[in-house]
Amino acid sequence: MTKTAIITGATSGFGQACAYKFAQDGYKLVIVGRRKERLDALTSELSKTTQVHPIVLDVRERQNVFDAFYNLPSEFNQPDILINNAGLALGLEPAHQANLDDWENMIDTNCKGLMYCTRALLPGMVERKCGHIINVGSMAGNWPYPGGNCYGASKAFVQQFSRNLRSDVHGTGVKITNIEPGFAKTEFSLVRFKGDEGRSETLYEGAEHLSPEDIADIILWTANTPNHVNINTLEVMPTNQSWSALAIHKDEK
Ligand code: NDP
Ligand code: 8X3
Repeated sequence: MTKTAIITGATSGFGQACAYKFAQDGYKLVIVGRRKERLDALTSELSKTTQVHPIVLDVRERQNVFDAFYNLPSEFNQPDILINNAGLALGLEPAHQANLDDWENMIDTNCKGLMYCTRALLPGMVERKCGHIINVGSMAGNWPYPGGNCYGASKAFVQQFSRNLRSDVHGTGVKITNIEPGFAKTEFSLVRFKGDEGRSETLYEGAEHLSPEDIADIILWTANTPNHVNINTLEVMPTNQSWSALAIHKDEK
């Protein structure tokens, strides 16, 4: 039977690349995002390959998430895969200068939005004794960096939430995965720097980075592993990204 995947944050970056890869692989798709024009354009493209149901939805809006997922058309209402990808970073200021509204927005989107989508769709998966939730965390949930403050913390939530979900669905056949990408070129930095294209481009300039397709390939592979195989976490960086030494501060003499 044709499988169905729900992808949040499908209007750009990893989510959009997943939409194309999963469509090519024969999945029916539910694609979610706030920007209607982009969803419409993507729907027209993907419809050449597969059945698509677009949902204009802000994952921060709890009731709307439940309304949308409880009222999926019958062809889409037994999803096999949920890719909890919608997310963002806002700002790179140190914690003592960061904007509290940005912090709340990251928690509302990366943590609470992901929770709402999960809570809406997980009961059906448990009842059907199959299904796979693939969360898009980040290596920022594992490793601190200056300015990573609330963004990294929100992704650490995603990591531990994923592990605890695994514990809760033990024995049901439902699979849970957390994918933790490193440096990748998408609209992520444009959003983080609030539309400052110069700053975003400078970050990627001359630096090896992951592409949305690299991550989509990994997510598709993860989704297609046999039922008895659960990838718990998968951290991936470009080869030319690695850790740096711990910082030691010395007072000037
Ligand atoms: P993009 O900015 O290119 O894509 C983000 C997607 O999330 C967009 O489709 C956007 O759609 C959607 N989105 C954001 N907020 C909401 C919301 N409130 N409701 C619904 N959809 C929303 O960035 P990426 O593709 O890079 O980001 C995807 C995920 O990957 C994020 O969770 C990010 O944290 C994570 N990540 C990114 C890395 C990178 O270096 N790029 C590395 C590690 C993790 P719209 O605006 O239309 O709603
Ligand atoms: C995005 C990767 O290093 O910009 O999650 O935080 S990073």
